[in-house]
Amino acid sequence: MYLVTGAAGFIGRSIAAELLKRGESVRGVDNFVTGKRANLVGLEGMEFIEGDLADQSVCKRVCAGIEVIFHEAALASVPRSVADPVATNTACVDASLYLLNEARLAGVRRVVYAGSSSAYGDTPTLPKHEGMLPKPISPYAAAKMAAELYMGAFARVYGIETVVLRYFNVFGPYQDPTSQYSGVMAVFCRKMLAGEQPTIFGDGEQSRDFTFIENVVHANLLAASAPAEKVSGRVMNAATGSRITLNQTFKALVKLTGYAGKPNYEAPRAGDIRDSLADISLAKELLGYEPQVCFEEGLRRTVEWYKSGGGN
Ligand code: UD2
Repeated sequence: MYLVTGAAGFIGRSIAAELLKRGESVRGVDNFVTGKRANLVGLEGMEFIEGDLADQSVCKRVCAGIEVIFHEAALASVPRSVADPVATNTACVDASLYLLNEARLAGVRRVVYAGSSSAYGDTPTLPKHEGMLPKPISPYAAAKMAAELYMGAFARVYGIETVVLRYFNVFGPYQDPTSQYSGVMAVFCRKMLAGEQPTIFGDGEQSRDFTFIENVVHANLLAASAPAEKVSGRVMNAATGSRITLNQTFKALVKLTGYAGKPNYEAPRAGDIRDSLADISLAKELLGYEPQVCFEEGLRRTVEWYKSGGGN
């Protein structure tokens, strides 16, 4: 049986949906701090437990009888972590350690962990490859990185198989567009479809390796089944290997949404990274990973989803 943490969140629910489609048994856990009950619609075949992984007894309960965990639960967002670094640490570090500990005690075979491209920090060298020294520059990046280190240490010390996938700016259907901490793509889609002016923090020339959700789901399923001797204890980028600026993204969304105005420019955000682009050769080599959906197609499908009322 598979466990998906953060199963009511954007990425967790997408992984759970694919597992159910493949006929797998799935248990999900979420505390609904950022996850949404509406995201569980369509996942009726999943056993669902409401609970907070920062509570060790919840970790123990959800790990019983599980073979593989997809650990997606977190408090995402750089600005949220700047506003409340302790909450980010509790949700991203404490909870991940408790989960790992109960996982090893329960005999879970493998944990696939949602790492973050923020680990690379704001260094100028592109593309980012896994051999680079991590340099987190926000509390969020530090927290995601700390849990990543625990993954490696647990594989080494306890023999539980762990695989870290460093996600690069994932977007797509089910990403929450309503919070002040929502990812930029979800915010822009919602606002521009509603005819509201989006805000760009900085000059808009910052770039991201925006990765459509299906590519990340694909990487997770490969990471769950790849041979342990190849992948356990390893860290891999999960991305597309191409980048686009926010100004270009805005233009692409103008075409898809019909928004007629201009963006509002404001000061850059604290802890923000200028450019981000992944080298995906390691995931290709170790997992046989190839991006399945290109940026343009992903953006089209994403806008369609928000257009049809998704995320409300
Ligand atoms: C970081 C990680 C990403 C993931 C994410 C989770 C990097 C490069 N990426 O994403 O992998 O872990 O955190 O939260 O570290 N922006 C606007 N207007 C808005 C909202 C955002 O201009 O209304 C800008 C923002 O300042 C940034 C870019 O858009 O330059 C992307 O912001 P984001 O919050 O979507 O994601 P980011 O890059 O912090």
